[in-house]
Amino acid sequence: FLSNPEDIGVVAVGFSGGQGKSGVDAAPSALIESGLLAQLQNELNYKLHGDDKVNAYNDLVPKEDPPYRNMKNPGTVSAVTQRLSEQVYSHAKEGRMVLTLGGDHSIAIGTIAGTAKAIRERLGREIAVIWVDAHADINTPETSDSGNIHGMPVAFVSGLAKEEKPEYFGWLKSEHMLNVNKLVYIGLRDVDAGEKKILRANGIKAFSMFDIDRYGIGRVVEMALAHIGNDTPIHLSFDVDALDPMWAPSTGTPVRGGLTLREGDFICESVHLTGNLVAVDLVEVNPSLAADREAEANETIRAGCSLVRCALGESLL
Ligand code: 5AB
Ligand code: MN
Ligand code: MN
Ligand code: MN
Repeated sequence: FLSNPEDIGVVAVGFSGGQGKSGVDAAPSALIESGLLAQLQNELNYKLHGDDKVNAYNDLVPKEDPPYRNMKNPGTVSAVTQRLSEQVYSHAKEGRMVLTLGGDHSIAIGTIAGTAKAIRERLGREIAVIWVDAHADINTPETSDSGNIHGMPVAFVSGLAKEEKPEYFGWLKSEHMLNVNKLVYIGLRDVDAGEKKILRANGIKAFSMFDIDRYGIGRVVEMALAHIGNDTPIHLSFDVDALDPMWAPSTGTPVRGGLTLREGDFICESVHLTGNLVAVDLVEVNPSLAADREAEANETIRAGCSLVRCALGESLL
């Protein structure tokens, strides 16, 4: 194990500033209220560190936050992800696996920066990232049509999007960065034209829904793990919209034709089995977005809890 097998640092991030729809900030409390942390503690016997208080980071929101290089809320997202990177770092530095409950996917700038730095210091190693998502989230500010930073985290944390100003992600230094050779995607099906160019130009490994149909989820996960190599510390960043809207309807940018819940759980179980998991993000659950609010939100929360429990070994015999 690359982190203490029984210790988990929990960070609950009630943040929605990386995109325009409110509600995704309510996900951590919804996940916690549905019993997720209690199960990890009582049924899976993990020792949880950090509080189950949801961070809102209101103290970090600047009075004015005009667009910068086409990004929306750039100062807010930069400040929040910087603080989050320090929270994640301090757990990972102690050898805890870090579980971050989002929030929109912009928060992965902070979680990946924090784990990358801690694992460099603690183990002298580079982390790998398995990014499970319908989207590639690798737009630069210039390629993004929406200006929403939840579509850009991979570009910032890999250094493909560069910025000097510390108040606009210039705080990201080489110790926070992810090597794109150690990045692998699973579940893609809605990738912008500019993002496809970036993926191709950088030779980034990506398994789309086409690959899952073609090879099956078992082979795809095998190939993904082979790409990042044995005993590489793994940060799993799971966007619930990777799942088909049938399983996770309550999310800001749903895309049909996605993973079944079982396929999502399988990815998480397989990553758990490597013994190399150092961090998990679960993001983009938005309980307030659903046609039939209660029922659909509950389904989505249940799916999110299932993914996390599988990443922590629940369903394995
Ligand atoms: B998510 C889009 N590529 O940049 C953009 O939910 C969607 O974290 C981004 O995966 C979706 O706005 C971000 C069109
Ligand atoms: Mn997505
Ligand atoms: Mn995403
Ligand atoms: Mn989304």
